[in-house]
Amino acid sequence: MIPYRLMLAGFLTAGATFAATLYGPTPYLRASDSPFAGGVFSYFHLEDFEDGALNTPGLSANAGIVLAPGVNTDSVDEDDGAVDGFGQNGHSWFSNASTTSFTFTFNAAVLGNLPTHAGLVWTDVGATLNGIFGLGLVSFEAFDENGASLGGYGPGFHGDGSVAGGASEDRFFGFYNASGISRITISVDSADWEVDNIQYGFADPVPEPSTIALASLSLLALAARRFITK
Ligand SMILES: [Ca+2]
Ligand SMILES: [Ca+2]
Ligand SMILES: [Ca+2]
Ligand SMILES: [Ca+2]
Repeated sequence: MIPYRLMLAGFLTAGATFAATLYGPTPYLRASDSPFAGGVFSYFHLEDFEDGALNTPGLSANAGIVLAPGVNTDSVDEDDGAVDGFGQNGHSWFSNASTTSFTFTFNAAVLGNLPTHAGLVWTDVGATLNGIFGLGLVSFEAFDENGASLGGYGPGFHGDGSVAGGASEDRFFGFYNASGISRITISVDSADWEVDNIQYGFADPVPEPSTIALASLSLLALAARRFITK
């Protein structure tokens, strides 16, 4: 039998992960594939670039340009109106041979609150430094309200070995942090790559079910101790 103190320590550790949580990489063909879909937010913005511009409120990028529909474009699948395994008819955000890393920064003054949830979709890579065309080493990282790293993912290999607009390799990366996210960064060992569906929202932090469970467990532990020492 596990002593209840150790059990409690285990629950405390598990509970702590709810304060900051990495989401992904997960497949993504449409906005409803986001782990944030269906959440209750004070605001939620989705930049899909289909209007030809990065212009959702309080969002800026260190580098990149919008790619219009064409043979070099790899948008999120649904953005062109059809989930058909093909993204060349949508718009994406492209490195344009200028950067191996995108940083998307959120403006608290514009938004009112920094987002508690932020993510994006990695959609494509061409030539890479690892030498394998169409297969890049991808890393993702998020930063809290003070600019400190919350951790992240990778590097891990992603890609389908092609730049023909395929959607099966597209992956969502995101983070939740109760006290806010100031920026997210995604990097790949290439200067020929794309992302799409930058998304961010603010949800008023509410007691997690895990916190309530933890409080109940603490009471149980106290009760157990009383019982033992009786
Ligand atoms: Ca836009
Ligand atoms: Ca499509
Ligand atoms: Ca798009
Ligand atoms: Ca793709």
